[in-house]
Amino acid sequence: MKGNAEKQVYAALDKFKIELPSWGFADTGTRFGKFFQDASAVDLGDKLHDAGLVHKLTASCPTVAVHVLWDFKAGVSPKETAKLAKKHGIKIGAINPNVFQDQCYKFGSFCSPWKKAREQAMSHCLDSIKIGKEVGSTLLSMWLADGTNYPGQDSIANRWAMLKAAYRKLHDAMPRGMQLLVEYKPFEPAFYHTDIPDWGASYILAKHSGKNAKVLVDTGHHLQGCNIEQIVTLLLHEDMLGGFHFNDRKYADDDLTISSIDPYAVFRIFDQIEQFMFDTGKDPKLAYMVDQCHNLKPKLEAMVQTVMMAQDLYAKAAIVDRKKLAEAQKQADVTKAERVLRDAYETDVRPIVEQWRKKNGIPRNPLKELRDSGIIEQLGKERNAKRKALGISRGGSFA
Ligand code: PSV
Ligand code: MN
Repeated sequence: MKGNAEKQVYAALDKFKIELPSWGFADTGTRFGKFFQDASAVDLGDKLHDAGLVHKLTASCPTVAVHVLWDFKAGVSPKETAKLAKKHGIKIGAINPNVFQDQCYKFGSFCSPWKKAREQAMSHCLDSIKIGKEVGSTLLSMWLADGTNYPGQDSIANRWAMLKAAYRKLHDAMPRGMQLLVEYKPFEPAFYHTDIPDWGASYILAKHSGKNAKVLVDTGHHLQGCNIEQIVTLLLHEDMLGGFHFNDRKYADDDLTISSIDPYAVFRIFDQIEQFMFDTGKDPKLAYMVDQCHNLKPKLEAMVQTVMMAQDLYAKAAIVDRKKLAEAQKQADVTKAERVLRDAYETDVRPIVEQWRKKNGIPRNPLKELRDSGIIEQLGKERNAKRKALGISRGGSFA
């Protein structure tokens, strides 16, 4: 690789930070059941420990996203949680309220025909904002499971009107410096209509909410064949892209580890972000986050693997020869233009990424280091003992 490209990779990796989800360290499953892991996190302390460990190994994950219902318990001060995170060398990142799990949300949250559900959702989200303030978070990340299963079940228009009013209220309740991220998803758990189905709906909601609201793109939340990088580009140029939930999928919202199915797709997203920065000279300050629920791979391994993949692909996007690409595009030389992208994508950046790691005092191969260290086995023993001592029998919710 040429010296210039090496510098570009270093600069890109110095800048690239990706947030880990606390729920990615806990036992998860599909609707057909859960398969437990000895080393999965028992409580928030374990999740913060694990997130801290991934950060130590990769130097790219200084923050951890939390899910309010799963992570915060009544009687425990959020400030204590922030302190605990600090102890593990990380900070609390995005606050994710949970307005989908309680029985009252059977027909939705802010869009429910049940007043009680709408009120509970609002009070929980306002509490979440308070928690966010206390832990010093700058992001309120909203995802709703709202939708209907049958045509005619409810008024799509009424639901939309209630939703707009609720998001604006949340936006206005946020302290200065906090951003509202509006996530969308085309289906699941609702199978006829979803109240925020796509980036268009998220865009409208964010615009209506106020200047501190932007769109969150979860890469698993699109219908097959959707051109996600185009959505990214349009949102960037409209100054409406807030961040990402990265994961990979083959069919629906499969929540697999990043780029396990289609690395080129992730590269194309990073490429468009790099292109935007090259064209405009602006840093869009995006919140890169992981949102994965790997059920088979050991939690810590899957997370480290994901971060390493993200680093490699981000590095590849940073070395696209943008001048050459512009020339090819001007000449309408389709083959050459595509080749320029592929040249970067096919470059083996691993040696230079390893050098970057060495320079940062972290292992050249974080995944190998993790596996060789025996920590997963050790945590498995400790956490099984903890479960026994606490009388925890496994089952129940995601948390
Ligand atoms: C919903 O599928 C989602 O992507 C939202 O971001 C939730 O917060 C997360 O998954 C829960 O796993
Ligand atoms: Mn998500």
